[in-house]
Amino acid sequence: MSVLLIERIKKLKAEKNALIMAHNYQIPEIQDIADIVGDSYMLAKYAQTTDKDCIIFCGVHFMAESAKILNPSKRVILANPDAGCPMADMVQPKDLKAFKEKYPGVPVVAYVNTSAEVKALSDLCCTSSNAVSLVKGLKEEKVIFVPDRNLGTFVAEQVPEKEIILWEGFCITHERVEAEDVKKAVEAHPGAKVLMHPECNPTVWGFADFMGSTAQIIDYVSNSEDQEFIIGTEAGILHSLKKVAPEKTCHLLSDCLVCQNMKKTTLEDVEKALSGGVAEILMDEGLRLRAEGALLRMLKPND
Ligand code: CIZ
Ligand code: SF4
Repeated sequence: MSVLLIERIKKLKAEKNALIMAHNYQIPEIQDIADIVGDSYMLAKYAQTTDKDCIIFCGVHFMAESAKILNPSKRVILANPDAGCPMADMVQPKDLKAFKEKYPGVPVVAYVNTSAEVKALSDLCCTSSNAVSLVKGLKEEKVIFVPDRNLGTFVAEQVPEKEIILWEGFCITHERVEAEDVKKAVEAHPGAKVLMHPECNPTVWGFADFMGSTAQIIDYVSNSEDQEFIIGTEAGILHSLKKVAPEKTCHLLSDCLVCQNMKKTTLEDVEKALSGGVAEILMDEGLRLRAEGALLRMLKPND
């Protein structure tokens, strides 16, 4: 069944001249049929330059929206339109507008895990791969960082010369990791290096040998002399790690590291999206242009 479905997807993809993009947190079957698998930074960069007519996005809503903002002439379809990001919903445009009024002249740095409306109110976007370097590069000494208070705290630690004004948002998946989970994982796998995403709560960072984004964790495992790792980010990354470093052993830090939204997309959804059964992402051009500025500054920070 699945073999036939995969064949149909391949045929439709060629007919529609479509590109299938998948985030590292997607289920293995989706990662395997995707043309490109990556973190939100890599996917945004790729979406900007593809010459295909249509992008089928397997991820969550803000990612497909970013692809549309960056490449508006393409049809962009989120394979499962119900897949959202609860963290992105934790910053609403009207609340951010009111917050900005309290801090006139202070730039807003928005994690890409935000809606187009929030990006449009922000000066600069970042991902977890580049948040530290982008904030460091700003000339202002004070910065508002939305919505992830954990990544914002990480930036504040790495860029102590600046004052980071935090927002009370967080990832409901990474936030679940507790000290007990890390202790148990370390006991079960003594000697394994602990690699952790900064979306985890700061109370567990002390257990990490390395803190980094999904892409940085994948690079670390690929390039390390070590053989065994405890991975403190969403479960889907294990499949990506198996592909890039099949000889290494990677354990998920805790079974709680599963993002229900990232797991919504199925092969059936991809087939439906390619067959015209899922509405494409549409956006008001004024909003798109305002949101594009912050994303472009992330992608080309020196321009
Ligand atoms: O938690 C997420 O949604 C992440 C880490 C996205 C990304 O690739 O930066
Ligand atoms: Fe949002 Fe967290 Fe899921 Fe990423 S892992 S999409 S931040 S809820």
